[in-house]
Amino acid sequence: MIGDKKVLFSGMQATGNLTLGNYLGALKNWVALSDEYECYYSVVDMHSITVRQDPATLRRRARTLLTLYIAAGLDPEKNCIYYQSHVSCHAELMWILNCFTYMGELNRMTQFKDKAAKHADNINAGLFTYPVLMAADILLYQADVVPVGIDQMQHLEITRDIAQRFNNLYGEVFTIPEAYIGKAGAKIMSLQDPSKKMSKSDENPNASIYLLDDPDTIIRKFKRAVTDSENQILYREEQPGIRNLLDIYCACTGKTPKEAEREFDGKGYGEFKLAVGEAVVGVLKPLQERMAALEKDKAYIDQVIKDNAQRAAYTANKTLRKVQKKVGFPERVR
Ligand code: ATP
Ligand code: LTN
Repeated sequence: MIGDKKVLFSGMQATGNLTLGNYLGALKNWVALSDEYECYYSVVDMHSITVRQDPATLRRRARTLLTLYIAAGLDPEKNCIYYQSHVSCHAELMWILNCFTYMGELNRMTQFKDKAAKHADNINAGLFTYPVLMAADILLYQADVVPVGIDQMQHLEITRDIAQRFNNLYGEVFTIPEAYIGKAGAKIMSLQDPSKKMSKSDENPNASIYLLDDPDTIIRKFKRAVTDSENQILYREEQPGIRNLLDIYCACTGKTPKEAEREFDGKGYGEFKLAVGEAVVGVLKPLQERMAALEKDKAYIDQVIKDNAQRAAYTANKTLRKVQKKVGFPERVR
């Protein structure tokens, strides 16, 4: 709790261009919740290097991501929008939490298994302890809620376990956070393989809609989206491609799957796909316009980066000092 508001923390990695999945599963909810909570939104660049990154590309993507947070509607005066690497408390708390996390717990993480399989030549210790850094992110700010897509649920659970374990030993140090999963769009699937989630690191550009794709590209990708030969627009498991398109359509229009089924009753897939594409273009256009304007204002973005890193560090330091004291580190001599 800060003042009379509960605290919200979330973050995204700068590992690629943001997709519609990231937007509908996470960013859109962030904006919706931002008035109600005291919010921290981080560009988690330290998490990004668990997979090898080209330095110049990472720097550019991190800045684009931070700017996108603002373009999506997060006001950097009201919300703390910052780079994780600018607040050294994250790494310091992570070390301590590492000593309260079991190998067996980390071994169960499905994201680790997926990423290790995908990057078999670089299964580094950071990839393994990734969830501990995530726990440090969340616990430093005493977050009450963490809006994420369903794929991050397991990481939220381990965060809660670590926090609870620490509190059991040392008293009420950490707030136990809750995940917030949005109703629509919690798991958007690949347009080319509806059994896989849409992911910004997918090599096939047709599998994902990127937030900065132009309207023609968006419509073209939807026209090519993999569906089936059933020729009926129904929201059901047997038609994963159509169901995914309905999920996207509903998340963009606010309609329910039932309403959408009725709307497209008797219509062909071509017409339906075009309508989904147009709904997405309608949602992304204002965001893209704000993005173009913000990218021109370098001084403004620089100021946001500087001021918000200071604000974040102030809060994070308070928690870190408390934790250091609890575990028995000597007091600082002033
Ligand atoms: P990567 O491909 O590098 O693993 P990603 O696209 O999976 O990245 P993350 O940076 O891991 O994205 O996730 C950022 C946020 O977006 C998280 O809250 C995550 O749950 C959410 N998210 C990611 N992909 C989807 C998706 N396909 N549908 C809904 N939410 C998603
Ligand atoms: N692992 C998350 C990104 C992330 C995060 C966080 C999300 C890092 N730290 C703290 C919420 C809260 C992901 O989306 N892949």
